[in-house]
Amino acid sequence: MATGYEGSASGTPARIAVGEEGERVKPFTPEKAKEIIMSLQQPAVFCNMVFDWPAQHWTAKHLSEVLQAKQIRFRMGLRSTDTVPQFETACSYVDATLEEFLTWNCDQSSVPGPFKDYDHSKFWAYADYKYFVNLFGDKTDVFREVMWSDFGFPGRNGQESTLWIGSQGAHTPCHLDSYGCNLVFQVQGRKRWHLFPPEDTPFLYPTRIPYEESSVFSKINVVNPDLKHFPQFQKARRHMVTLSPGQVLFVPRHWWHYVESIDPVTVSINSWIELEEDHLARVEEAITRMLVCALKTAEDPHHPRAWLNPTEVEEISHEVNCCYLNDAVRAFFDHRGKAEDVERQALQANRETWSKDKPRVREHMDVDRAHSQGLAGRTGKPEVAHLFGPDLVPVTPASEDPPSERGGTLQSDSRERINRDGARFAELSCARRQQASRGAGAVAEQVTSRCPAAPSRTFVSTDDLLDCLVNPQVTRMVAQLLIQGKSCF
Ligand SMILES: O=C(O)CCC(=O)C(=O)O
Repeated sequence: MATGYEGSASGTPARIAVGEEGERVKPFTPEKAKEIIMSLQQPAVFCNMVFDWPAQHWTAKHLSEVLQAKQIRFRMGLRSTDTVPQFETACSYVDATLEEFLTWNCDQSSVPGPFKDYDHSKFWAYADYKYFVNLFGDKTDVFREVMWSDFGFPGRNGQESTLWIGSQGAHTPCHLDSYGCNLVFQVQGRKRWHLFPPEDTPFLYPTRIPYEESSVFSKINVVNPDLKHFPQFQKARRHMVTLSPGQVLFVPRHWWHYVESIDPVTVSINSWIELEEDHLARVEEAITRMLVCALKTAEDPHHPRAWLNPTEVEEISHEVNCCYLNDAVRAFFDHRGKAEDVERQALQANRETWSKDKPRVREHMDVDRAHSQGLAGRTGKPEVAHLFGPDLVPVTPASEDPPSERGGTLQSDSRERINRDGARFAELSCARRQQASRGAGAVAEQVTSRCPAAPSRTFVSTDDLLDCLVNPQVTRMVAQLLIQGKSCF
């Protein structure tokens, strides 16, 4: 029998690899897939990796039979061509079963039931980022139908995944996720992904309003941009890919994405993979939460829904946000201690001298990066670029064609959390959606119960934070950004 895996040569024609005994084999071992994920700095599509996953049969129809009377919240959006993004704060919401959704979507005429006020020709519906645990409860057999272990993450399955079910036109506004990188399995229908590299962030006009833990939104509707107000967007390098069933998209850390459903029904499953860099990102997120909540509550204490994304259950008090920040800082130092231990052991093994000086944050982040890289290093494409071919298709910059004229099949238009160290803090802020699912009240309670009674050496007070935020270098940069932003109008 063959090894069960076969390397793919760049430039070979599309083919299905078979082993000596005629069985279909995957193009990458889990180790190789993980190496690609940890080193590639550009989005790419994995092909022929999930043909044996039971979840490949999870059409919306199948899921409606599994979930039966389960009520699911659908986000309802307008099929509009506005230049303003349709943020979640501007959408309405319907609680319905998947069967009711399918009836509304198939009949395309007004049907009684929860969707009766939504003309199918004017609206789309999206059951978006639904954590499996909320949908399927403790059905561990269902979780096991998703097998991220094939990508080098042993034990990772549906329990760490989210499900997205949409009608044609359903979309997620352009944003970047603060934590991790992302694997997305397209199950039914096609979705078109518009991606932009992290270096293009200034051209995407980032905003934290609406506020959502771990999401930075763009002020631009990237499929119909207002170039008069946002002229720099012309410099953004759009990468586009249409993801078809059976394909898995890898979205590297901090890549912006706008995602639209282009078939009548789409189903996809994704999992955010935690990275070492997230330790610092958690501190940044905690600072952001504290600032946004303080200023927006001061501006208007009575209407948090105007600025708080519906995925965030409630705004959280200054006291609780201080605890978030302190938890994040403590987790950072804990992790740094562990990273230093590993580094020290490695250095001793190599009979090298260990410097007694404590590494500074910047140096530490370099160490972090080296650790998260494994053998390949997160330095860019060269290490794995030779693997590009029919089984790993790079997503490359789009041509000048307007998005509406593009499409087709991938067919690219362009032709565990890795370690459990983060789990302690991941409970609090791994991703916005986890918080929402458990209720901010519960999270707040947990945080306050952990907050130190007596300040520790690393305790961050409000004054400590203010000292940094109103540091003259920071305020100068803020002033420049404010003026720059106002100069566009
Ligand atoms: O599929 C979508 O609509 C959005 C997916 C997304 O934002 C993500 O996986 O991070």
